[in-house]
Amino acid sequence: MASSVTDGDGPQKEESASGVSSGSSSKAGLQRNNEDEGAVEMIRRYLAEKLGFYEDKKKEVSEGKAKVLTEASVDGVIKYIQDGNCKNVITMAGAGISTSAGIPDFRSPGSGLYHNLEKYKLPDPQAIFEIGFFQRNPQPFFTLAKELYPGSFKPTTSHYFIRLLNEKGLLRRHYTQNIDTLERVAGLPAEKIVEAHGTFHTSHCLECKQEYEIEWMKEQIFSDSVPTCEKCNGVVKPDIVFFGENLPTRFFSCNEKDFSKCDLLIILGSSLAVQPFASLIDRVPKECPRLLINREKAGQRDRLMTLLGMGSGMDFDSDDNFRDVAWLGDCDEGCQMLSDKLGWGDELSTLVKEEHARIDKEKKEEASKRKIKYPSEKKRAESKNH
Ligand code: CNA
Repeated sequence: MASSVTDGDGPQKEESASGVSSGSSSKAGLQRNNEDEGAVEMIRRYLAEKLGFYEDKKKEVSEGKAKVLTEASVDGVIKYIQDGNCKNVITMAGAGISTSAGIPDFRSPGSGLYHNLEKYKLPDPQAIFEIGFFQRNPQPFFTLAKELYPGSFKPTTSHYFIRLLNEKGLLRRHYTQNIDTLERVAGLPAEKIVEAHGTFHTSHCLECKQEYEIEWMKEQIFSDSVPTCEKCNGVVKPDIVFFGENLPTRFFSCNEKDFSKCDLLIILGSSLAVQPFASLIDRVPKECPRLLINREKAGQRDRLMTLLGMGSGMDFDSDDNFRDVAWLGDCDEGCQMLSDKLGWGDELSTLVKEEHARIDKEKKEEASKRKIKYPSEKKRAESKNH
């Protein structure tokens, strides 16, 4: 569903130890490591200065140029928002904001899609989202699409939190890797959304490029057929971005304008393992606070690059971190926690309740219409129940 993946291991693993090996608890061992660190620091500065990459963050912070949070913590971010410092919040989301709706992500061990694709007998799990494989064998994708079809799920608290950010006049744009359309269902206006990996909202014939609407695609998928073009008989594919395809032009045109203006970046439910989406985190201004809400740390800077004072990515744990905050846990809980602290907690939970009730009602009405339109579906449903 995207153009490339940074590496098969996903996000950088956290550094597990201080650098002292298990057998080196002696004083000599410690000193040796300290000496090594001193030497590395000297080389780091020398190289970074020569190459023009050296950023003296402590100096910038002490001069008050860079530090915008009173503390690099959730409370620091809350204070920053409450003090009226941000009007251009960008949210970046991944599959983790939709798992509580019942849509599996890719990489979560056990529940993630990549762990549950055996029945499709694929050469490898990613093949189901690779354009070359799809062109040769589209059936596995459409079987999976039926299982995960958008419209069968309700947006989560996280989706409504993003809508609330917009209604409070704080949201510049929401960038999503998800193709489930739940941001639209949650009522976020289309102009606020960048669907970086495309959407099920429209589809096109791979041969003659004829466009089809979501309702047409839904009919095809639910009748268990591979959708073919009414004009030329080519295979019709939903406009989601497969590995090996380009991202939508809107992704590039919007991020050019948006990220330099960003005054708070919130990343929700993503392993930040898919490029070029993942590297958007480095397009915000240097002082811009970045808050990650995820079950695990993601997008962290490579350790060697950190030592060299170069590179990009999140920097949660270093002494001179002044803007990156990780809140580890479930997205919905994190969004509710943020809303509570901002004084919008009740508004968010009421919004979720009311919207879910509205969607349930609409689905019931739609289901009874379908029963009238497709009596065979009704019979099938009845015989299933007996
Ligand atoms: P991913 O690589 O599967 O990572 C998901 C991340 O979210 C992991 O770090 C998880 O630990 C974390 N996570 C899962 N559930 C929760 C939760 N409830 N609360 C907090 N954290 C959670 O998925 P990414 O989105 O990073 O990767 C991008 C891929 C996934 C894109 O190409 C998408 O198109 C694709 N995808 C989208 C959907 C969808 O549309 N809902 C579903 C599955 C995959």
